[in-house]
Amino acid sequence: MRTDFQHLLIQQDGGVLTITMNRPEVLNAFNGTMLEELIEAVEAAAQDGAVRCVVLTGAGRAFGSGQDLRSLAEGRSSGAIGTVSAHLQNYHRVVLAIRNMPKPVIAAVRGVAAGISCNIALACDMRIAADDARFIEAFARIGLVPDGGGGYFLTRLVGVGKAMELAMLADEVSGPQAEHLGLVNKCVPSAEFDAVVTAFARRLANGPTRAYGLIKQQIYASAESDLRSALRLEGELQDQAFETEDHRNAVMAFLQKRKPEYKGR
Ligand code: LHQ
Repeated sequence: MRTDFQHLLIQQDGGVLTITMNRPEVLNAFNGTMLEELIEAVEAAAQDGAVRCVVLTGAGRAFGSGQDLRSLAEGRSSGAIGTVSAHLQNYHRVVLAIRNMPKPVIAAVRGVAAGISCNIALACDMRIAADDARFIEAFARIGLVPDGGGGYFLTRLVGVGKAMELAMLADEVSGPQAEHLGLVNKCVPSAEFDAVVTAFARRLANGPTRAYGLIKQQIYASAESDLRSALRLEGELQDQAFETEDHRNAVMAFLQKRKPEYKGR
C-alpha cells in the first residue's frame, strides 16, 4: 500500500500496520484530506495479505479531536459541504471498512479522543487507552447528536443508561474510567503504553488470522441476532475455520506437544 499520505503516517512492522493520524497542531482533527486518506488506508489494509493486525492511533498528545471545526465552517460557507448527512457518508466508509476488515483493528488512544474521533475508536475491534486518555462524546456541547456510529457503539459497549449520560452531558471519561465502564479493553500507564500496544498487536498479528476474521463476523452478528441464528452462523463459520491450515497445524502441534505457529492461512 502507498505510504506517502499528507496527513497519515504509515508504518509496517511484520504483520502489524500502524496508521497514525497526523495533524497534531489541531489534535488530529479531521479535515477532508485526512478523512479521504484514512478511507484509502483502511480499505487498502483490508486487502493487503501482509497486514494481519491494524493499529489506529494519533500523533502527538491526542488520538483525535473530531471533525475539524474550522474546515467545517469554511466548507459550509463555501458550499463545499452540503448536507451534513452527505458529508457523514465518508466517515461511515471508515467505520464500515474497520468493521468489515477480516482482521483485528485496535485503537491505541493517548490523550483526547473527542467527537467523531472517539466514535472511530469505538468502531475498532478493541481499544487500549493510556492513563492520560480523555474520551469525550463532544457532540451535545455543540448542539449535535453522536455520529460516526456513536449511538450504536455506545449502547452496545456501555448500555443504554450510561450511553445516554455520555451523549447528553458530553463529560470527559478518563482512561481508568473508560476501562471500568467497558469502553476500552485496558488502560495502561503512559510510560508503558507503546510497549503494551506493540505486544498486543504483535500477538494478534501472529495469531490465526483467518479464524480472527471469522470471529469478527461471529461476534458482531451475534450481538444483533437471536440464538438460533447465532448457532446457524456459528456452524457456517466453523466449517470455514475447520478447513484452514492454521487449524490443522495447531491440532498437530498440540498432539506433538509443541507451540503452534500461525501463518494466517
Ligand atoms: C481544533 C479542534 C477541532 C479544529 C482542537 N477543530 N481545531 C460534526 C459535524 C459534521 C460532520 C461530521 O461530524 C461531526 C463530528 C464531530 O466530530 S463534532 C465534534 C467536533 N469536535 C469538537 O467539538 C471538539 C473541539 N475541541 C475541543 O473541545 C478541545 O480542543 C478538546 C477538548 C478536544 C481538547 O482540549 P485541550 O486539550 O484544552 O486542547 P485545545 O483546545 O487547546 O486544542 C489544541 C489546538 O487544537 C487548538 O488550537 P490552537 O491554535 O489554539 O493551539 C484548538 O483550536 C485545536 N483544535 N480541536 N475539532
